[in-house]
Amino acid sequence: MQPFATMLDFQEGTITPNDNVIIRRLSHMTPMFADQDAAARLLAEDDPVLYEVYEVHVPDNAGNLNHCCSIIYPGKVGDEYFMTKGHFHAVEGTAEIYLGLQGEGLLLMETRDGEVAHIPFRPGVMAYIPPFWAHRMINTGKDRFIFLGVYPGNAGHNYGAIEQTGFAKLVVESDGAPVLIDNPKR
Ligand code: M6P
Ligand code: ZN
Repeated sequence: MQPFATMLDFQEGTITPNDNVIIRRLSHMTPMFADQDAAARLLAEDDPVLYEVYEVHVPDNAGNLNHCCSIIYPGKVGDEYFMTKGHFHAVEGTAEIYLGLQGEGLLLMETRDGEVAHIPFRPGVMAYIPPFWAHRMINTGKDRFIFLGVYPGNAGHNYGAIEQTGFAKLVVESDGAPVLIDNPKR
């Protein structure tokens, strides 16, 4: 393998060249939002793009580092802000670094034994997600929320339980500001 470089546009969140761009719309994750009536109303008029991920593929072993840039668009489903699906790593003992580039957001994390944590994001915030912590990013601002992610090549994604019941906390807008509330499904 040879050294290489890509161009990360700090304003737009695009990586050029990239190997893949994930485009996640509301219909790809409708059941993950608490307010199903609000989701149905949004889907009836549009199927909004919630986020995009520009990915650079590297060999999927522990010695390599995946890196990708995500753009979460501003918006809400009911009171719940647009967010990533969120995941454990398939190899759970692998960490990740998130670096905020644009906009405002919140990193929500939890362990399998019930610990929860969150970190507010703005440009320059660099969070360390330790092994064994599930992680989800949420756009709590009015503009696009853009962040870089770096994680081991063998980490993989496990959406299983999170796709069914979600995280222990929801992040919703209350009086114009983000608040964490308990997830009634958990
Ligand atoms: C970050 C990284 C990626 C992840 C993406 C979207 O960029 O953690 O590995 O795919 O966010 O998150 P998710 O896969 O949970 O939808
Ligand atoms: Zn991850």
